Amino acid sequence: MWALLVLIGAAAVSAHLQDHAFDEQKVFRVIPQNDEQVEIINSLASNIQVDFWQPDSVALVRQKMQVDFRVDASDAFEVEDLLKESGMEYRVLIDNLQAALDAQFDSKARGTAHSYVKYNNWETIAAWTADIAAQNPNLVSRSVIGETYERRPIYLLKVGKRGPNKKAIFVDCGFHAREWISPAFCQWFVKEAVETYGKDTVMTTLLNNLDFYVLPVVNIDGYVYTWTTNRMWRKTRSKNAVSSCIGTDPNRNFNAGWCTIGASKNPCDATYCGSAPESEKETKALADFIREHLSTIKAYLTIHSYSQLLLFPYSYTYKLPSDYEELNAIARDASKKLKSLYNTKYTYGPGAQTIYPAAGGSDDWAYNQGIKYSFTFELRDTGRYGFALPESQIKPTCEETLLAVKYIANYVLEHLY
Ligand code: 0X9
Ligand code: ZN
Ligand code: ZN
Repeated sequence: MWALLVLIGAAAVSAHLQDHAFDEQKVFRVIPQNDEQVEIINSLASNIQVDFWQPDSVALVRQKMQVDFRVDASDAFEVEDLLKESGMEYRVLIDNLQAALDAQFDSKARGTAHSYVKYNNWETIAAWTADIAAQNPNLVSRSVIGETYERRPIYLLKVGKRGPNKKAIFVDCGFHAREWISPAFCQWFVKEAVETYGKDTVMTTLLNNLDFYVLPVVNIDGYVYTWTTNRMWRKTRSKNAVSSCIGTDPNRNFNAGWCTIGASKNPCDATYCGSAPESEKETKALADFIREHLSTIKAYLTIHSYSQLLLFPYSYTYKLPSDYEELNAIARDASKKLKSLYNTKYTYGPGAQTIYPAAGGSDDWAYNQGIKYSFTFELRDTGRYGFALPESQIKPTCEETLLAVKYIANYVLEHLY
């Protein structure tokens, strides 16, 4: 009993650490209309601390597309004044980020029990990976594919009915630490697999004929950091040799046009590409696993948030992949499936043209390894809550996303040979 109280006390203290960290911080959405306004945004970013919620926003600004960014409470009024004066089209997306973050949890009193409709911390997810495998030995097995910079084991779940010579689909979540809906989806996917196997005919066919490798959280250190210290953290937590700034963007760290465009060589930036391709232990572990299983892995799906996008190669170049027609048709039909449930609209297309060029991503890398069916999902929403998506949206988001993932998996199965 005492031990239990002490445990709850410790959780409450760590949750309290960042209780007020984002008080009165605002998230703005701007749509620059002319070069002068583009200049205003750029100079803003060089004068005050601006956290762009969609990197590489510099490119978005240049293309006069909408961008969302967060500023400190102390800068918020000045920034709004400036935006008003400039005549720029803008909107306050989130008026008080702390309030939005508080509202993402559907109850203040929280236990540490695992739940598919709540955001789980890493400890809880790690224990869940063991439990779900132990409880479903005929469908799920757990392995460790490496360890993180802070030496946490990186767990991988293999989901499927045992059988000879099966092809596989690789699904990962939690590349970017603050995109909490992403790990929630990987957990949801495994739950649905074990609960609907033998009941749902599509799921049963998929699991009988394919394996799913599900990596619930790639960037575990970053995810832990968003729970303990800074909810808005994106990168890994590795130290840099040449700078006191921490972390590398794992989705700029792959060997696909590495650091040539839409990525930063500055370790202090959110899109820092790292000291070399696969410099991060997490991306190296993932890439090693995929290289070792290239003959079986037929599709690569990586789950991010937010913006409601279904992207495919390329992002490191405006050139279209040779499979453009096929990938575009799959993305179109998967988006349509997704929309059928709650009318959630997705935009789809090649990364560079659809959002921004950004090199070093895992999707482009996997595609260039010969994994033709390579897609990046950007889940809900389109900015109302952004990264602070309320827990009440976990279930609908995961349900609709599952439809798209099942559609793609089924397509892959039907086109295996
Ligand atoms: O920029 C990213 O890494 C992804 N967007 S996010 O807001 N979740 O950070 C998009 C990735 C698209 N694919 C590549 N750039 N390769
Ligand atoms: Zn407090
Ligand atoms: Zn992301």
